[in-house]
Amino acid sequence: MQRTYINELVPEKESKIMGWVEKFRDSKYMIFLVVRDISGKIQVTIEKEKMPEIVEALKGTIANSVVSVTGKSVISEYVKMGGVEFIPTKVEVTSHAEALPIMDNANIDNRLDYRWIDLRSERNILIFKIQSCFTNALREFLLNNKFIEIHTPKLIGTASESGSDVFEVKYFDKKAYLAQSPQFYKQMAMAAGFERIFESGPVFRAEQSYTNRHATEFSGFDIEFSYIESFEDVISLEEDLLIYALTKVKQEYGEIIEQVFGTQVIIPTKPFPRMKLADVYSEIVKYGYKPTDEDKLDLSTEAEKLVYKLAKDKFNHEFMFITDYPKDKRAFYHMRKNGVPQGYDLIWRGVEITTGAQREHRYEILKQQAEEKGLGEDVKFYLEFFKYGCPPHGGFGLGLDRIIMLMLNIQSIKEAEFIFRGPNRINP
Ligand code: AMO
Repeated sequence: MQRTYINELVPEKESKIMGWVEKFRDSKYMIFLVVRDISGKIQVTIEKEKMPEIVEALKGTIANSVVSVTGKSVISEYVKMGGVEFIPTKVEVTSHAEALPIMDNANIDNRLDYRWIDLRSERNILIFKIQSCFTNALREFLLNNKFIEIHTPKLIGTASESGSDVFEVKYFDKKAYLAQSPQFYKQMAMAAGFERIFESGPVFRAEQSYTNRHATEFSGFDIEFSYIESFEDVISLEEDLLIYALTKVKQEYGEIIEQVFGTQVIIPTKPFPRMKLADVYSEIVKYGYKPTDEDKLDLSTEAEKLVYKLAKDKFNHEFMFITDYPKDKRAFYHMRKNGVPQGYDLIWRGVEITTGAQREHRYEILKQQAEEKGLGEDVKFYLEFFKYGCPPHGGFGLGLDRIIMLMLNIQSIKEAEFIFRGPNRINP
């Protein structure tokens, strides 16, 4: 008999369910199991005297074992769980569990050692259903807007943007690196005439950061498109994209997100507020923050947090685009106008979720900007992309794990990633 999902059971119809034993209670005359699959859970009720074979089959079974149960669901007003119970004719234990090595309330690092068990909880599986809904919506929006999905290599011959935070790997008798961004290849797609592309893939950063929002491997969602007039076109696309995807998540999961994570999915309004970096600093000092002159050249962690407060106080918005960073702090490939990089960071709920820019597509200027930053051989192959005609273009990169963490008000990126990778964590 084919397996039926628990939430699709039809009362009184002979069916087979398969799932985890969430609870196992063995009393004098009765055995009660709560069986859970990805769709829901149901109580399985066994009268011991009537079902000696089932009692035998369940001998030694404890919670977290996996069972296959044939029988039928019946409406029963006495059952607390949804007024339905499952009366079995046959039970098979397809996998016996040992006692779990971690408790629900163990700290996150212990839980990560046994991530597959940690992920079994309804809350944790929900995080990934929501993430899947969100990425699917990003894809849907982009495919509907003439974007092509591409897959760029993650093994690369030279460091992608700057040599500092790349992982080196042995590549036969040579050195290779793990891509810290698809940046160069998404721009290559522009030089190849793809016009509009996106990629969802792993991003590797050899950063020794121990914060709640840094990982050494994370999921990036990168976008690049041609024939823009300025980075305002890039910002505008990002606004539309985020509004679309957050609306989808809210429609499908808004209520349960409020129940389980205690937070609301707020659909932002367009345009999102934007401010120049220097103006941000003039405002946030009013909150009592005392940045050094060096701090003011970039957004410090403290400043990012205050940007959230500022966005709410000044604009009643959760997002803020920050523009006009000094050129020393931005990548060499950002186009500059009057010396000002034509790019931005997007801050949501106090954390940077995106960097974006119009790119410099003019070979000579790009070459000079690379040289200024001391980048030579490493970017030689990349500069070639701009020699044989390349449309004006721009794009941005979203940190998916950070977005999910912020959306669900989760404390650490460790929980938002399926498997977290950090300086001290490479297993399981
Ligand atoms: P950037 O380096 O800002 O830009 O990365 C883009 C976004 O990726 C996320 N992110 C991280 N998430 C988790 N752990 C990390 N260590 C980490 N580092 C970055 C952030 C960030 O905003 N090539 C450019 C993008 C572009 O211009 O298109 C880039 O990589 O959310």
